[in-house]
Amino acid sequence: MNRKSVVALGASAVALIAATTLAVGPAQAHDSNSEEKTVTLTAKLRQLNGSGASGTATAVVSGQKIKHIEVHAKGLTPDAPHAQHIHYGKQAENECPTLKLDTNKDGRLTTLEGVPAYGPVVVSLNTTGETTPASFLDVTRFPVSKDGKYNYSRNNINFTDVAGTGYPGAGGTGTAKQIADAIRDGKGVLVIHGQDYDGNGKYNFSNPEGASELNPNLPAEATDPAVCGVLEEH
Ligand SMILES: [Cu+2]
Repeated sequence: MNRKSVVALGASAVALIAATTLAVGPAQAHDSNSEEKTVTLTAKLRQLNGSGASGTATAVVSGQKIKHIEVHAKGLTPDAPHAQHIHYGKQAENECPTLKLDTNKDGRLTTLEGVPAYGPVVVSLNTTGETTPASFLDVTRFPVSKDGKYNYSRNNINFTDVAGTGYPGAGGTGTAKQIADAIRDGKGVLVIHGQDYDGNGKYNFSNPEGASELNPNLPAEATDPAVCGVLEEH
């Protein structure tokens, strides 16, 4: 895989996701939980696309920062990188997608088909370096599943302003504070991508899935969602 092209094409794919976000609607009432307090959120991660994968996630959110996050996943495509993100959109359902969103009826949910449910990427949960949506497909910095499992943790991830999250104004940009507040309110959705549909042990371009809608240099197997869970206070 050409690493440079993966990084370079990440930004245009972000724009693509942003463009799919729904038009800006009227402002909604502010939720009561939107204070700058510290909240611990957990998610039960359930399979998408018949991956058979599962897991749990915990995030401690304080101010405009994730003080600590951990993701424990198993049953993933083994020994392969798995892009993982927090998704959120003001106009999204803030839920995990179902096959109702399989608009082309091919029996699988692509990342873009899931956007009405979970929204665009707001945080890239990678292992090193910057964590904004710009890194969302830099697969060289995402966890690799050892025998299908990994335990990921990272501290002090700052929320940032993200265009295309559906807020009023130019670009539908949500501020770091608006996004942090929404995540605290249980509207963040954690998604792990990467699903070896044909079980040949690697992500490939074989039909029927072919190339990713997000980046023609990546197989769809590398970017389709494999598990999903809503980060909520319990
Ligand atoms: Cu994602």
